Amino acid sequence: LDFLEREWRIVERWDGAEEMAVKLGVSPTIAQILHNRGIVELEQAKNFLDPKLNGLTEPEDMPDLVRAARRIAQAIRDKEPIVVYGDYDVDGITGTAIVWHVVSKAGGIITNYVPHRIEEGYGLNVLAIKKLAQEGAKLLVTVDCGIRDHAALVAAREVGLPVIVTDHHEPDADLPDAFAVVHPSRGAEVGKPVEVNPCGAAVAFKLAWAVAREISGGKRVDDGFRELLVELTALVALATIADIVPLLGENRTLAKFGLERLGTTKLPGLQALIKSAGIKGGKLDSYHVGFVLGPRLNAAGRMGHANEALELLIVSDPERAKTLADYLEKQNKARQKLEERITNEAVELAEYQHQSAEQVPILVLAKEGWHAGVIGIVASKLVDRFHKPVVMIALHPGKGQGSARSIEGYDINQGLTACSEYLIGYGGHAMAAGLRLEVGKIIPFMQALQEHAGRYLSKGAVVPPIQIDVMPRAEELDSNFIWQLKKLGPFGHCNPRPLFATGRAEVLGEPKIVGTGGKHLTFSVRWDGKIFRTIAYNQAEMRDLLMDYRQCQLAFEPILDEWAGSGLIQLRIKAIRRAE
Ligand SMILES: [Mn+2]
Repeated sequence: LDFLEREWRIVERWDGAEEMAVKLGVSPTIAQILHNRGIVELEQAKNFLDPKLNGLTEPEDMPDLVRAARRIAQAIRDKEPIVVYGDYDVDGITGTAIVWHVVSKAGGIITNYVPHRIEEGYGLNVLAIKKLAQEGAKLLVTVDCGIRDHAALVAAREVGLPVIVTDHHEPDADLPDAFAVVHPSRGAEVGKPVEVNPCGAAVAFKLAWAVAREISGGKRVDDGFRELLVELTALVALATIADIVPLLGENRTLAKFGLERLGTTKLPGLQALIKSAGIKGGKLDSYHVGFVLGPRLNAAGRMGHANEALELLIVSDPERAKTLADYLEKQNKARQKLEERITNEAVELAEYQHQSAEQVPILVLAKEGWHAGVIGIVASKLVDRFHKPVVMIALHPGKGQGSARSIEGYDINQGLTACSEYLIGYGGHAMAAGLRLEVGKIIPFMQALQEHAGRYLSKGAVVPPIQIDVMPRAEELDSNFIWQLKKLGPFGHCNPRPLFATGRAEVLGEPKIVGTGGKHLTFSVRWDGKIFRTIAYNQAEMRDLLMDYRQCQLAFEPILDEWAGSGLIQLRIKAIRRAE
């Protein structure tokens, strides 16, 4: 069992926690968690607990952004057809919708273009550029793509189509030749480096804000635009969480306010999506975006074309919104089925590789009949399961299309670069990348990549320890504490949900197996003289060990027991070990 093998690492107590807690008016445990996240100064801590939407950096801080906004405003006034060209994932379609909403409200002529994930692939392509120019586009704005698409930008220049590139992906040595290049890395050029890399939709949001300013004729945007921009933070939140950028700094601010907005959104498409996913209003957090809404928005692009998902984000007719949401629901179900089959096949293949070569540092799996649209998700699941980087390749006659997912401590993009002689194309970043290759090159590619990973991936990095923030006192855990804890969110990448550990706890009575399929475990414990109910998802196998241990230590997240209804705290168990 995985949980038993993992080491527990409990962060050392910080001496300053008590003092900070008094200054902030929170529990010392909260101050300790802030410290664990690198926040030890009062101002910093205050901003973290209470971020402000009006604290966002100004659009002027990004080179070319005002130039881009002016060009768009001009196109709006001159009725030049504008096309937004976005990526097909949540980040791309939400960013595209953001630009669309603002330009439409300003009375511009605007259409969207999203490439087909499998037929066209990621990024700007020459064919699409030519087609759009032929159809009369006079200005192209990219979202979440374009920063390395030099060939397509040359083609755009040749057909006389000016392009504004907005992107957040790593640029290569040269910035592309375009009318304007809006990229967070360029802040450094004007002495305003961004503190955390934003998602593509957040870059698009800054552009939309700057366009609204241009149209409003001053720094203060008109009320109508202000209201729209606040509404659009809901889309930025979806993208920030779904694209797994660090939930810190400005990203966290946008995600926090956007999530609140998402619960009361006036956009008919988002309303329909939330309803069809069965989420009750006002209860949205990063979990819902990452595991409920995000997959539905991605499903269309994975299984077919992302156009329906994008349309959902801009639709104004509630009837049409419902039709689109139903369609996404269906596509998502189909995606889940496919994913389950591919996961089973991949685990079988992986287990074979794992056992026959215990030391392989990276799994490279290839099979015919795998769907290129879902292998990325399956690769992520396998990373969690095997704690090693995974490359999944869907084989089509002669060619393979792959998706790679990595772990902390191994830059998969660098790995692919080192093995690029075997690839037709590749791209991505440290944790995730895509690739294409000829079937005949799979074996040498696999050997080269495993050799590279063997050299650069330290063995100790393979199974990460369970990181525990703090061991609170049992009596601290009440509804007020839960409320304070909530202020540390939204949780996600680089801002994990705090994890706690009990001291010695005694299991009371017999643990019960619950849930469909008997996967979960629930039991009561006595800890520090207090009794808690617990729920341990997917840990039914622990039942016998618990009966045997009786005295144990639990890693947990405290949650409000909604069934009990009286502010009782339940422990959501993440790991269990025998008490020493
Ligand atoms: Mn992105």
